[in-house]
Amino acid sequence: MTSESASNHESRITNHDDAIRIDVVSLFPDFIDQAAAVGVVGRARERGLLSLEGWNPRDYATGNYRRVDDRPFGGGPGMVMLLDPLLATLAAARAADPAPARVIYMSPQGRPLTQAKVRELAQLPRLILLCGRYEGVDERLLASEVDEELSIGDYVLSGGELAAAVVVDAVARLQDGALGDVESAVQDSFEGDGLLDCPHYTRPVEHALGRVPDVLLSGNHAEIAKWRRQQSLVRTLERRPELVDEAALGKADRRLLAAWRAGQGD
Ligand code: 9D3
Repeated sequence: MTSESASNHESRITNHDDAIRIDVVSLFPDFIDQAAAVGVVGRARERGLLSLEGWNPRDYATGNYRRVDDRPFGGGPGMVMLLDPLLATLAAARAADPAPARVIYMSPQGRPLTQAKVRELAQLPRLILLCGRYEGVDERLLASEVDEELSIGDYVLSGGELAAAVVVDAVARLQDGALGDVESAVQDSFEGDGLLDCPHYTRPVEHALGRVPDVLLSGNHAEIAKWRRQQSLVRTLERRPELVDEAALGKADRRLLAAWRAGQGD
């Protein structure tokens, strides 16, 4: 049996041929390393499911000053990252492994990162995440070296490093074997349902901040499941209405919503 076709449990926990390699090009490579040292991602690295390496353009800059940026043509504030140090850094990162790499520029001009994109990236053998600082990189780099641009949302960061750390985290936890049994079970039970999570409670039942809802103490698992589903539906409609197409809900969901609305007096 080849390692490719091996599919028993033993091989799934020992064969990491499909581990992902992520290289991060950044003027602050230590930052990503720190973010990826703990929790699920740290464990994925320990298990060999993810390898992560930082590449600093400063190390590939030439001249006495090792410049990595310069003033923008056309004038204006800020600096632009120079082509040559980035080209040399990318070449070094690519050469570190023969597998083809998807090169992603973390940028406010990118398409928004979604869980669908994370799932796509998690299946690739290699990613190179390019982090900009200052006003960003020389546009000519994008056409020749970059496969796509990704943003993590409509707010202003100081550079691409936090965004790259977000990609590393989201991609690492989808690697086979990265999550513990409990985390995997939770992930499975919510996969594809597209709703926000229900509220969670733990001990004590009675507290100055309030009491745990009775239904969760009832031991009636069907009622508990219905309550949780109802909470998820209501929260999603209230907080993220764009995530739910009410007309496309099934009969059971529409009943749960109607029951909740009746109880609210509207
Ligand atoms: C204040 C600078 N802005 C001039 C109008 C433009 C700008 C340049 C560089 C804004 C942000 C940045 C640095 N941001 C990123 O590198 C970045 C980012 C982000 O800021 N928000 C969401 N996702 C990302 S991915 C990379």
